[in-house]
Amino acid sequence: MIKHFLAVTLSFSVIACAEAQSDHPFNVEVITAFDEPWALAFMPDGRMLVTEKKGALRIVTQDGEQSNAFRGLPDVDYGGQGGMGDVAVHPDFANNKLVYLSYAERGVGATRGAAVARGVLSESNNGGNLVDVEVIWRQYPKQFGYGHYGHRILFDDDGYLWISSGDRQKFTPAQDMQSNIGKILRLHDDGSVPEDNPYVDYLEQEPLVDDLGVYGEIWSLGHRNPLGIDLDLDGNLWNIEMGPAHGDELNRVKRATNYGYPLVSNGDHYDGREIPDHDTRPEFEAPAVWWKPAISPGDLMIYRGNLFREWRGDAFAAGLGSRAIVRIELDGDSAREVERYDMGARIRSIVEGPDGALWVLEDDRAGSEGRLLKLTPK
Ligand SMILES: [Ca+2]
Ligand SMILES: [Ca+2]
Repeated sequence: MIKHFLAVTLSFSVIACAEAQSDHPFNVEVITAFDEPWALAFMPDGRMLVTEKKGALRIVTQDGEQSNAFRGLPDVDYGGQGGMGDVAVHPDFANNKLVYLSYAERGVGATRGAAVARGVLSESNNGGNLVDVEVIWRQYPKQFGYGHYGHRILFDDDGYLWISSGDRQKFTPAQDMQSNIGKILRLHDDGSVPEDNPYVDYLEQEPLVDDLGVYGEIWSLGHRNPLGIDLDLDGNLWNIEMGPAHGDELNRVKRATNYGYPLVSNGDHYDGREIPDHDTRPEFEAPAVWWKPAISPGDLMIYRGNLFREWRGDAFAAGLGSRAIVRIELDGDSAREVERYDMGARIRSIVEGPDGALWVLEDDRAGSEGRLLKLTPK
């Protein structure tokens, strides 16, 4: 019965899909569908790990064959924008099988916050277990509410773990050095703080009320809800963040740099109150690109492949509200939107596959599931 429902949904969607994308420079193949998918990551053998927001992790082949949900995962706090989030594999996954997951967790009372755990993927019987699970990072302090976890995770080419930590819709913590929320963070693979991080000596520069030490994790601050991070061809980090009303931003993420939220934004508060624009406070780093109207970015991918040869080095934003994939050309510190592809659905995640194809997850939609799409050149 469920299978039948899915088949009907897919066939309708394929028609809608074909119409929306007939003039795009890529073919769209529907691979499979998931229950509220959030993220995917390729393993070295070419299969993918996919997270579902309600708390599941599955393996899926490039043909769309899904494993059962893995057991032994952390308990996730599903609700609002929270649940199971991003997935990444350790740079030495082929040997250590370490998988990293970000997710929302409950704290004391009704507080909650993002966390990152890692564990060893142990496959058996069309699924398996995550074993030796340890939580290596937590948002501090936990907050009330269900929004703005951020929590994309990324390994760079030197093996550092980057975490984008959203402001939890609390505004001012993005400027608070005693909080790791509203920040981009740089950690070792075990969650410890690299000694060369910019603020490890912050306590000596500016004594704080309490020495909680989270400032050591911070690479940059003043971020709102950074839902995508990736590296360009030169290894520079970029982030894309959901702005307030019409202030989505693409930023080149620089060491010890303040991106201004909530003191400045080219958007304004949803209730109509103005936030001063970036040009009023030049001490804060202005975005490379900002959007009005908003695109509502859910993910960022910078293309390193050769299959779409002319796109090499370009950034791609997954558009939730804009129901599009947005292509952005990068040039040093500057960037500009060059093309927008209507996908006819909210796009949650976009990842480059091992052969250079683009793998795209739709966000869940009422009455259907989020599909996994494969994009290849026409
Ligand atoms: Ca900003
Ligand atoms: Ca403004």
